[in-house]
Amino acid sequence: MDTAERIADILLDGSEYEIIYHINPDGDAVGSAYALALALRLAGKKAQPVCSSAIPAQYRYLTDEVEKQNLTDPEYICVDTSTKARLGEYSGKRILCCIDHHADNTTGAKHIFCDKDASACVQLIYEVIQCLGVPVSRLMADLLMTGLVTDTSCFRSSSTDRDTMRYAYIFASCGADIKAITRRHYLVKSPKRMAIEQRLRSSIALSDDSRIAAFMLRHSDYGELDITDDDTEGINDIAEEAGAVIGIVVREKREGICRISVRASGRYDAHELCSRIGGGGHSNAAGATMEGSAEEVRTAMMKLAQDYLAGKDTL
Ligand SMILES: [Mn+2]
Repeated sequence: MDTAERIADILLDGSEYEIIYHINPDGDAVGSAYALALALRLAGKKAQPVCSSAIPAQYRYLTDEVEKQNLTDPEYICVDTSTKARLGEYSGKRILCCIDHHADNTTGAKHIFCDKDASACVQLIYEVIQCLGVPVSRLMADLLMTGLVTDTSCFRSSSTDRDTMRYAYIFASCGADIKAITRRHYLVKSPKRMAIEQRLRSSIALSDDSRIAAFMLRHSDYGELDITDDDTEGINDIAEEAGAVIGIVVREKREGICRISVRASGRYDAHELCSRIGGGGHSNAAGATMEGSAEEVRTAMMKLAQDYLAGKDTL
Protein backbone atom coordinates (compact mmCIF):
# COMPACT_ATOMS: atom_id res chain seq x y z
CA MET A 1 0.00 0.00 0.00
CA ASP A 2 1.27 3.43 -0.93
CA THR A 3 0.91 6.64 1.03
CA ALA A 4 -0.46 10.04 0.00
CA GLU A 5 3.13 11.35 -0.12
CA ARG A 6 4.23 8.55 -2.46
CA ILE A 7 1.23 9.06 -4.77
CA ALA A 8 1.87 12.81 -4.90
CA ASP A 9 5.57 12.25 -5.70
CA ILE A 10 4.65 9.89 -8.55
CA LEU A 11 2.07 12.33 -9.94
CA LEU A 12 4.53 15.23 -9.76
CA ASP A 13 6.91 13.19 -11.93
CA GLY A 14 4.47 12.87 -14.85
CA SER A 15 2.81 15.48 -17.03
CA GLU A 16 -0.59 14.33 -18.34
CA TYR A 17 -3.30 12.39 -16.55
CA GLU A 18 -6.73 11.10 -17.27
CA ILE A 19 -8.57 10.51 -14.02
CA ILE A 20 -11.07 7.70 -14.37
CA TYR A 21 -14.05 7.64 -12.04
CA HIS A 22 -16.56 4.82 -11.84
CA ILE A 23 -19.57 4.14 -14.05
CA ASN A 24 -22.91 5.33 -12.63
CA PRO A 25 -20.93 7.99 -10.76
CA ASP A 26 -21.97 9.37 -7.40
CA GLY A 27 -20.94 12.58 -5.67
CA ASP A 28 -17.78 11.02 -4.24
CA ALA A 29 -16.61 9.78 -7.66
CA VAL A 30 -17.27 13.11 -9.39
CA GLY A 31 -15.93 15.17 -6.47
CA SER A 32 -12.77 13.07 -6.17
CA ALA A 33 -11.94 13.12 -9.89
CA TYR A 34 -12.60 16.81 -10.45
CA ALA A 35 -10.92 18.04 -7.25
CA LEU A 36 -7.80 15.98 -8.08
CA ALA A 37 -7.81 17.23 -11.70
CA LEU A 38 -7.95 20.86 -10.55
CA ALA A 39 -5.15 20.24 -8.05
CA LEU A 40 -2.94 18.62 -10.70
CA ARG A 41 -3.57 21.58 -13.01
CA LEU A 42 -2.47 23.92 -10.20
CA ALA A 43 0.67 21.78 -9.96
CA GLY A 44 1.37 22.49 -13.66
CA LYS A 45 0.05 19.22 -15.08
CA LYS A 46 -2.59 18.50 -17.68
CA ALA A 47 -5.43 16.55 -16.11
CA GLN A 48 -8.88 15.51 -17.31
CA PRO A 49 -11.55 13.51 -15.47
CA VAL A 50 -13.08 10.76 -17.65
CA CYS A 51 -15.94 8.29 -17.18
CA SER A 52 -18.06 5.94 -19.31
CA SER A 53 -21.25 7.46 -17.85
CA ALA A 54 -22.59 11.00 -18.06
CA ILE A 55 -22.26 13.19 -14.98
CA PRO A 56 -25.56 13.14 -13.03
CA ALA A 57 -27.45 16.44 -13.45
CA GLN A 58 -27.19 17.40 -9.77
CA TYR A 59 -23.38 17.66 -9.96
CA ARG A 60 -23.05 19.48 -13.26
CA TYR A 61 -23.22 22.94 -11.64
CA LEU A 62 -19.78 22.08 -10.22
CA THR A 63 -18.21 20.41 -13.25
CA ASP A 64 -19.57 22.80 -15.92
CA GLU A 65 -17.12 25.39 -14.66
CA VAL A 66 -14.16 23.11 -15.36
CA GLU A 67 -12.59 23.61 -18.77
CA LYS A 68 -12.04 20.40 -20.75
CA GLN A 69 -8.43 19.55 -21.60
CA ASN A 70 -7.48 17.32 -24.52
CA LEU A 71 -4.50 15.12 -23.73
CA THR A 72 -2.18 13.41 -26.18
CA ASP A 73 -0.44 10.69 -24.17
CA PRO A 74 -1.98 10.50 -20.71
CA GLU A 75 -1.20 8.20 -17.82
CA TYR A 76 -4.20 6.85 -15.94
CA ILE A 77 -5.34 7.42 -12.38
CA CYS A 78 -8.54 5.92 -11.01
CA VAL A 79 -10.50 7.16 -8.02
CA ASP A 80 -13.27 5.80 -5.78
CA THR A 81 -13.11 2.51 -7.70
CA SER A 82 -11.94 -0.94 -6.60
CA THR A 83 -12.76 -3.09 -9.64
CA LYS A 84 -11.95 -3.04 -13.36
CA ALA A 85 -15.61 -3.57 -14.23
CA ARG A 86 -16.49 -0.22 -12.65
CA LEU A 87 -14.01 1.50 -14.99
CA GLY A 88 -16.33 0.87 -17.96
CA GLU A 89 -14.63 1.51 -21.31
CA TYR A 90 -11.39 2.30 -19.45
CA SER A 91 -11.20 -1.14 -17.81
CA GLY A 92 -8.37 -2.21 -20.16
CA LYS A 93 -6.11 0.75 -19.31
CA ARG A 94 -2.95 0.31 -17.29
CA ILE A 95 -3.59 2.24 -14.10
CA LEU A 96 -0.63 4.09 -12.61
CA CYS A 97 -2.33 5.11 -9.34
CA CYS A 98 -5.57 4.19 -7.67
CA ILE A 99 -6.95 6.28 -4.82
CA ASP A 100 -9.86 4.51 -3.17
CA HIS A 101 -11.72 3.57 -0.01
CA HIS A 102 -13.30 0.22 -0.95
CA ALA A 103 -12.28 -3.21 0.33
CA ASP A 104 -10.44 -5.68 -1.93
CA ASN A 105 -8.95 -3.49 -4.65
CA THR A 106 -8.59 -5.49 -7.88
CA THR A 107 -7.88 -2.68 -10.37
CA GLY A 108 -4.32 -3.93 -10.87
CA ALA A 109 -3.06 -0.36 -10.36
CA LYS A 110 0.71 -0.07 -9.97
CA HIS A 111 0.30 2.15 -6.91
CA ILE A 112 -2.68 1.97 -4.58
CA PHE A 113 -3.53 4.45 -1.85
CA CYS A 114 -6.55 2.95 -0.12
CA ASP A 115 -8.12 3.36 3.30
CA LYS A 116 -11.31 1.40 3.68
CA ASP A 117 -12.02 3.17 6.97
CA ALA A 118 -12.33 6.52 5.17
CA SER A 119 -16.00 7.48 4.89
CA ALA A 120 -15.40 9.01 1.45
CA CYS A 121 -12.66 8.88 -1.18
CA VAL A 122 -12.44 12.69 -1.12
CA GLN A 123 -10.73 12.43 2.29
CA LEU A 124 -7.83 10.58 0.63
CA ILE A 125 -7.88 12.95 -2.35
CA TYR A 126 -7.48 15.85 0.07
CA GLU A 127 -4.40 14.19 1.61
CA VAL A 128 -2.85 13.76 -1.85
CA ILE A 129 -3.66 17.40 -2.71
CA GLN A 130 -1.90 18.49 0.49
CA CYS A 131 1.18 16.54 -0.58
CA LEU A 132 1.06 18.10 -4.06
CA GLY A 133 1.60 21.40 -2.26
CA VAL A 134 -1.18 23.32 -4.00
CA PRO A 135 -3.99 25.36 -2.41
CA VAL A 136 -7.63 24.20 -2.25
CA SER A 137 -9.84 26.62 -4.22
CA ARG A 138 -13.47 27.25 -3.33
CA LEU A 139 -14.60 25.06 -6.24
CA MET A 140 -12.29 22.25 -5.14
CA ALA A 141 -13.65 22.62 -1.59
CA ASP A 142 -17.23 22.32 -2.89
CA LEU A 143 -16.28 19.22 -4.90
CA LEU A 144 -14.62 17.63 -1.87
CA MET A 145 -17.53 18.51 0.42
CA THR A 146 -20.01 17.06 -2.09
CA GLY A 147 -18.18 13.71 -1.96
CA LEU A 148 -18.20 13.74 1.81
CA VAL A 149 -21.88 14.72 2.11
CA THR A 150 -23.17 12.25 -0.49
CA ASP A 151 -21.07 9.22 0.52
CA THR A 152 -22.19 9.59 4.15
CA SER A 153 -25.86 10.25 3.24
CA CYS A 154 -25.49 13.71 4.76
CA PHE A 155 -23.38 12.63 7.77
CA ARG A 156 -25.84 9.88 8.76
CA SER A 157 -24.22 6.68 7.50
CA SER A 158 -22.57 4.28 9.92
CA SER A 159 -19.25 5.14 8.26
CA THR A 160 -19.58 8.71 9.58
CA ASP A 161 -17.01 9.25 12.31
CA ARG A 162 -14.96 12.01 13.85
CA ASP A 163 -12.62 11.99 10.84
CA THR A 164 -15.59 12.69 8.57
CA MET A 165 -16.41 15.75 10.65
CA ARG A 166 -12.75 16.79 10.73
CA TYR A 167 -12.65 16.79 6.93
CA ALA A 168 -16.00 18.61 6.79
CA TYR A 169 -14.43 21.30 8.98
CA ILE A 170 -11.37 21.50 6.72
CA PHE A 171 -13.42 21.68 3.50
CA ALA A 172 -15.74 24.31 5.03
CA SER A 173 -12.66 26.28 6.08
CA CYS A 174 -11.52 26.21 2.44
CA GLY A 175 -14.82 27.82 1.43
CA ALA A 176 -17.19 24.89 0.79
CA ASP A 177 -20.84 25.89 1.11
CA ILE A 178 -22.02 23.13 3.45
CA LYS A 179 -25.56 24.50 3.74
CA ALA A 180 -26.13 24.73 -0.02
CA ILE A 181 -24.66 21.26 -0.64
CA THR A 182 -26.63 19.44 2.09
CA ARG A 183 -29.83 21.25 1.07
CA ARG A 184 -29.35 20.42 -2.62
CA HIS A 185 -28.79 16.72 -2.00
CA TYR A 186 -30.84 15.91 1.10
CA LEU A 187 -33.73 18.35 1.44
CA VAL A 188 -34.99 19.56 -1.92
CA LYS A 189 -36.80 16.91 -4.02
CA SER A 190 -38.53 17.09 -7.39
CA PRO A 191 -42.14 15.84 -7.67
CA LYS A 192 -40.82 12.89 -9.70
CA ARG A 193 -38.30 12.02 -7.01
CA MET A 194 -41.07 12.09 -4.39
CA ALA A 195 -43.18 9.75 -6.55
CA ILE A 196 -40.28 7.30 -6.90
CA GLU A 197 -39.64 7.31 -3.16
CA GLN A 198 -43.35 6.71 -2.52
CA ARG A 199 -43.34 3.74 -4.90
CA LEU A 200 -40.27 2.28 -3.20
CA ARG A 201 -41.61 2.76 0.33
CA SER A 202 -44.96 1.16 -0.52
CA SER A 203 -43.10 -1.92 -1.85
CA ILE A 204 -41.58 -2.81 1.54
CA ALA A 205 -41.33 -6.48 2.51
CA LEU A 206 -40.17 -7.44 5.99
CA SER A 207 -38.82 -10.74 7.27
CA ASP A 208 -40.87 -12.36 10.05
CA ASP A 209 -38.51 -11.01 12.68
CA SER A 210 -38.31 -7.57 10.97
CA ARG A 211 -34.52 -7.79 10.87
CA ILE A 212 -34.52 -7.66 7.07
CA ALA A 213 -36.36 -5.03 5.04
CA ALA A 214 -36.44 -5.23 1.24
CA PHE A 215 -37.73 -2.65 -1.23
CA MET A 216 -38.00 -2.81 -4.99
CA LEU A 217 -38.63 -0.88 -8.16
CA ARG A 218 -40.10 -3.07 -10.90
CA HIS A 219 -39.12 -2.62 -14.52
CA SER A 220 -42.66 -1.35 -15.16
CA ASP A 221 -42.16 1.36 -12.51
CA TYR A 222 -39.33 2.79 -14.61
CA GLY A 223 -41.70 3.26 -17.53
CA GLU A 224 -44.69 4.46 -15.51
CA LEU A 225 -42.70 7.02 -13.56
CA ASP A 226 -40.39 7.89 -16.48
CA ILE A 227 -37.28 7.39 -14.32
CA THR A 228 -33.76 8.34 -15.40
CA ASP A 229 -30.54 7.64 -13.50
CA ASP A 230 -30.52 11.26 -12.31
CA ASP A 231 -33.83 10.65 -10.52
CA THR A 232 -32.55 7.67 -8.52
CA GLU A 233 -29.20 9.04 -7.34
CA GLY A 234 -28.89 8.31 -3.61
CA ILE A 235 -32.28 6.56 -3.52
CA ASN A 236 -30.80 3.49 -1.82
CA ASP A 237 -30.80 5.36 1.51
CA ILE A 238 -34.42 4.16 1.78
CA ALA A 239 -32.99 0.71 2.62
CA GLU A 240 -32.23 2.04 6.10
CA GLU A 241 -35.57 3.70 6.84
CA ALA A 242 -37.20 0.62 8.36
CA GLY A 243 -34.44 0.30 10.96
CA ALA A 244 -33.71 -3.30 9.93
CA VAL A 245 -30.20 -4.69 10.44
CA ILE A 246 -30.13 -5.59 6.72
CA GLY A 247 -31.85 -3.21 4.29
CA ILE A 248 -32.13 -4.13 0.62
CA VAL A 249 -33.18 -2.12 -2.43
CA VAL A 250 -33.71 -3.99 -5.70
CA ARG A 251 -34.04 -1.96 -8.90
CA GLU A 252 -34.93 -3.62 -12.21
CA LYS A 253 -33.85 -0.87 -14.54
CA ARG A 254 -33.27 -3.22 -17.48
CA GLU A 255 -35.85 -5.97 -17.85
CA GLY A 256 -34.62 -9.15 -16.16
CA ILE A 257 -31.50 -7.54 -14.66
CA CYS A 258 -31.56 -6.06 -11.17
CA ARG A 259 -29.16 -3.79 -9.36
CA ILE A 260 -29.10 -4.63 -5.67
CA SER A 261 -28.07 -2.28 -2.89
CA VAL A 262 -27.54 -3.58 0.63
CA ARG A 263 -27.12 -1.63 3.86
CA ALA A 264 -26.02 -3.37 7.03
CA SER A 265 -25.68 -2.21 10.61
CA GLY A 266 -24.21 -3.51 13.83
CA ARG A 267 -21.82 -6.41 13.37
CA TYR A 268 -23.26 -7.34 9.98
CA ASP A 269 -21.29 -6.72 6.83
CA ALA A 270 -22.93 -5.69 3.53
CA HIS A 271 -19.70 -6.29 1.59
CA GLU A 272 -19.47 -9.86 2.90
CA LEU A 273 -23.11 -10.51 2.01
CA CYS A 274 -22.83 -9.04 -1.51
CA SER A 275 -19.54 -10.81 -2.23
CA ARG A 276 -21.49 -14.11 -2.02
CA ILE A 277 -23.22 -13.12 -5.27
CA GLY A 278 -20.25 -11.48 -6.96
CA GLY A 279 -20.72 -7.94 -5.65
CA GLY A 280 -19.01 -5.89 -3.00
CA GLY A 281 -18.45 -2.45 -1.50
CA HIS A 282 -18.18 -1.36 2.11
CA SER A 283 -19.15 -3.04 5.39
CA ASN A 284 -22.11 -0.68 5.82
CA ALA A 285 -23.14 -0.33 2.16
CA ALA A 286 -22.51 -2.64 -0.78
CA GLY A 287 -24.07 -3.69 -4.07
CA ALA A 288 -24.40 -6.46 -6.61
CA THR A 289 -26.17 -7.32 -9.85
CA MET A 290 -28.47 -10.32 -10.34
CA GLU A 291 -30.61 -11.65 -13.17
CA GLY A 292 -34.36 -12.01 -12.69
CA SER A 293 -37.45 -9.87 -12.19
CA ALA A 294 -37.53 -7.48 -9.22
CA GLU A 295 -39.81 -9.91 -7.34
CA GLU A 296 -37.57 -12.92 -8.02
CA VAL A 297 -34.41 -11.09 -7.04
CA ARG A 298 -36.00 -9.67 -3.91
CA THR A 299 -37.12 -13.16 -2.84
CA ALA A 300 -33.61 -14.52 -3.52
CA MET A 301 -32.03 -11.66 -1.56
CA MET A 302 -34.36 -12.17 1.41
CA LYS A 303 -33.28 -15.81 1.52
CA LEU A 304 -29.61 -14.90 1.13
CA ALA A 305 -29.85 -12.32 3.93
CA GLN A 306 -31.71 -14.78 6.19
CA ASP A 307 -29.02 -17.41 5.64
CA TYR A 308 -26.34 -14.82 6.22
CA LEU A 309 -27.88 -13.67 9.52
CA ALA A 310 -28.40 -17.28 10.64
CA GLY A 311 -24.74 -18.02 9.93
CA LYS A 312 -23.56 -14.97 11.82
CA ASP A 313 -25.82 -15.60 14.80
CA THR A 314 -24.48 -19.12 15.37
CA LEU A 315 -20.85 -17.95 15.45
MN1 LIG B 1 -16.97 6.64 -2.42
